[in-house]
Amino acid sequence: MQREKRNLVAWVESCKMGSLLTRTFKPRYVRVLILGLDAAGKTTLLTRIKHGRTTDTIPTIGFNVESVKIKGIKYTFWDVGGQDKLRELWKHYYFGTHILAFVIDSASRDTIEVSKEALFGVLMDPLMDSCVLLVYANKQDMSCAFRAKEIADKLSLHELRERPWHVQPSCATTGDGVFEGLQWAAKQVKKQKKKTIPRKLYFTNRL
Ligand code: G3D
Ligand code: MG
Repeated sequence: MQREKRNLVAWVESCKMGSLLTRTFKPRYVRVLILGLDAAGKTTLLTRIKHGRTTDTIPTIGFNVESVKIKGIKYTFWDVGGQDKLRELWKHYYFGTHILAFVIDSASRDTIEVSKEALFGVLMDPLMDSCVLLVYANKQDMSCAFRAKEIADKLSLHELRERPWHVQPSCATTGDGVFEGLQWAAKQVKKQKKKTIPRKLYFTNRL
């Protein structure tokens, strides 16, 4: 609480000092929404980020939320269940999202079209206009897995004009690629100007 107050005071001060500080402003809070079909590996990925290891997961009914501080920035990860019926609830988690981490089970060749539909359904929502898109091509340890480039093609990501996107090969069970993807996304968020991510969100949209 004290810390939040201090952040707020610092922000007010920086506003008073005009454009110089505005230009050097760095986001202190980043909201990451983890979506994807059921069993793609979302909860495994989140556990890997939070605890650096994996544990047994059970299908997520509702959501999991975790906060992690990395290099002075507080990341809050929302992992929302991806079962058919639960996907209707995704929209309630869009507001204030900086990074959409969309997880694909690369070994599930039959469901890639469903993933594409689900992904574009999310991206079409105006609340998601300014977020960056990080696609995890997960389960790369499986021999039948689509590779990252194939995933990008299957999802037609090259059609996205304005939005920064990246397909990160990953294996959530070993942790391979998990932080590399996050690093890319964090850099993009930094690049976003305050016109695309209202500065007040960094302070008000907390847990
Ligand atoms: P979800 O949260 O997207 O629904 P989970 O998915 O994280 O619950 O993972 C579903 C299953 O996929 C789990 O196996 C988990 O161990 C497995 N999984 C997650 N990531 C990977 C990966 O990169 N490679 C492989 N091979 N498996 C992965 P179980 O057996 O517990 O259902
Ligand atoms: Mg889950």
